[in-house]
Amino acid sequence: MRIDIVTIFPEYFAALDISLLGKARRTGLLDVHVHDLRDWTHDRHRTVDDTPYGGGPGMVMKPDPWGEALDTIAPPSTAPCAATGGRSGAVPRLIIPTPSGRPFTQELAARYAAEPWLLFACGRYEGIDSRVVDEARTRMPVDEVSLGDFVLAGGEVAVLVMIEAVGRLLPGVLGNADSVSDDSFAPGAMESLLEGPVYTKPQVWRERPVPDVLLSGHHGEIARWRRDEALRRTAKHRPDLLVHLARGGLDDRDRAV
Ligand code: 6GU
Repeated sequence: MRIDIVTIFPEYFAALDISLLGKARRTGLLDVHVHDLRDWTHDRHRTVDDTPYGGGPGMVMKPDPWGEALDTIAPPSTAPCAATGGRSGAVPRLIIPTPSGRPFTQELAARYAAEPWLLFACGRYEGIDSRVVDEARTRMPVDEVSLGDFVLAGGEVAVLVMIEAVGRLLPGVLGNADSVSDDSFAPGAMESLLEGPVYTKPQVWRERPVPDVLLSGHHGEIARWRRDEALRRTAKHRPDLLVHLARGGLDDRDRAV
C-alpha cells in the first residue's frame, strides 16, 4: 500500500519508523511519503493560513498550497480516458481528518486496508478552505473522517491513529494472523463486543489467582467464559453497542449473562 501525507509538521510522522509500521515500511509492505505543505508556498514567509471570510476566530488554511500539493501528488488527468471515467492514471483516496467528518470505525479501517493508495491531508487551525475538498472530489474519492466527539489541535495525530489501525490489517504486518480476528470490533463473533480481561503468568500474583476456567483446558468453557466477560464489559462501558447484538447476535446463554 502507498500512503502520502501532507502536513505542516512532518516531524510528527517520525513515529511511523517505529515498531510494527516501521517494520512494514522496511519490508516494503508500506510505502509512506510525508510532504511538507510549505513546499507549495511561494512567499517569503511560506504562508499557509489566512483570516476566515465572514469573520470569526482562528485562521483557515489557504486553498493555493493545498491545490498545488494535491496536483503534484495526484496529477489531474490531461487526456480524459473513457475507460476509467475520465482519468488516465490511478488516483488515491483522499482522507481529511476533521471533527466534522464521518466516524472512523474498524469497518472503515478494513475498507481502507483494501485500497492501494491513501492520501491524508492534515488540516490545522479552523480547517482547510472548503473549495479544496469540493475540487478534489471532482477527480478522486474523498472522505472527511473523525475519530470521535472531541477536538484535536490538528489532523496529524488523527492520521497516525488511522494509519496504525489500517496498517496492522495489511496482510503480513501482524505476526500472528489470529490476533486480528479476536479484536474488539473485529467482524464475526466479536463484532460490536469489547474484549474481556486477559492474564499471563504467574498463576497467582499479589494473592490474586487467574480465573480457574482459563487453567481448565476446556476450550468450549473458555470460549463461553470469554464471551460472557466480553458481554459484561460491553454492557458496562458501551451499552449502546448491545442493541446491535440484540438484533440477532445474542444466543440463549448470552441472555442469561
Ligand atoms: Cl480526525 N481531527 C481533529 N482535528 N480533531 C478531531 C478528529 C480529527 N477526530 C476527533 N477530533
